[in-house]
Amino acid sequence: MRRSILLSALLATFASGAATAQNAPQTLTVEMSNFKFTPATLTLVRGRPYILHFVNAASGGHDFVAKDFFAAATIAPEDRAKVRNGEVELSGGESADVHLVANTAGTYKSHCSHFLHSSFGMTGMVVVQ
Ligand SMILES: [Cu+2]
Repeated sequence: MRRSILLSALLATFASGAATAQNAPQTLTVEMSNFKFTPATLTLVRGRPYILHFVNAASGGHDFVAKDFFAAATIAPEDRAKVRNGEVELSGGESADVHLVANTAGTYKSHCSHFLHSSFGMTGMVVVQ
């Protein structure tokens, strides 16, 4: 009896551990610099949780604009204020984490909307598989 209680406690621990690992969000880092996103293409799997970790490595401001992508995603309520009108705006040296789930497969464009930055190459893509 005692042994079976211990065994079920162990099994419950393993089961919850496995569930946590499966549902744990994966972090994807997007570095903004002069004048590119690294990586330029982000690949997500539809329906899985992610933390998009945006880092502005430059001294000046940049933003990550992907209106269609963000509009088709479910953004965690506590992170919604970080995505204003489909864009994440960061001053030099700032970073921000956005927890989200992408709901619709597709290829979405991203760019920095600061003056001339996208023409200097600050563009990218988000692919949702
Ligand atoms: Cu920029």
